[in-house]
Amino acid sequence: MKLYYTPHTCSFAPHIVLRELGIDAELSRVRIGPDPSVVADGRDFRELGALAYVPLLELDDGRVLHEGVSILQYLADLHPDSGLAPAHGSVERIELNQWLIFISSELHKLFSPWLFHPEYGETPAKIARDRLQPRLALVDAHLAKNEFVLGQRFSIADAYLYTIAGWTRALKMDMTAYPNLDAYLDRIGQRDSVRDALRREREDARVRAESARA
Ligand SMILES: N[C@@H](CCC(=O)N[C@@H](CS)C(=O)NCC(=O)O)C(=O)O
Repeated sequence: MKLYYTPHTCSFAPHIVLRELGIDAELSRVRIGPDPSVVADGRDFRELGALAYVPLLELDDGRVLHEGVSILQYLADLHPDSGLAPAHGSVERIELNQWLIFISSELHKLFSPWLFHPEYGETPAKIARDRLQPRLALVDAHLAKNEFVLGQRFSIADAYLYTIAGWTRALKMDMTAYPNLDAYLDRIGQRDSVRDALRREREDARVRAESARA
């Protein structure tokens, strides 16, 4: 299995889940944005699928999965006993889906043009700042009563929320109005899976830099 990723992006969510499950997937670092990269094995990233965005997950039979929320669920369903996703057909699974869709459409896609497409100027930042406020407040109110997105147990929705809401820190947003979300980011950031995924991405960068110098 191979995860195509870019540091500091949404591909960190499936990377956390791989670490939660102890799956040693190969990492392939790609460049996104206006000038997406050619991947190390000589293939053009754009030919791999979707719209040259991460995450992409290549399976051992060569199939390539795209769309983060599908990849997260694929990984969780490989190990149903992990508890990272409730059983299919349960109301809890629908609740998980509600949150995954909310994070994807109401948070992720507000942040991403602001973060990754500076060529669009100030407009995406203005729209995002305005529209994110009520959405982050909703998340904050939920986390006032729940340790994790689904209540008492870490799930793939936490890997995704942590990754996307973590951009508030990269953007140095004022979190005074969202104390529960702020504490949640600290809490999830302490998990072994999160620290290990970060360490592996840094190590991958170090090895690449060294081989580029050699
Ligand atoms: N619909 C895709 C979107 C993924 C996405 O937006 N990825 C961003 C990084 S967080 C990206 O690669 N953007 C490249 C671009 O917009 O050109 C998903 O949910 O997986």
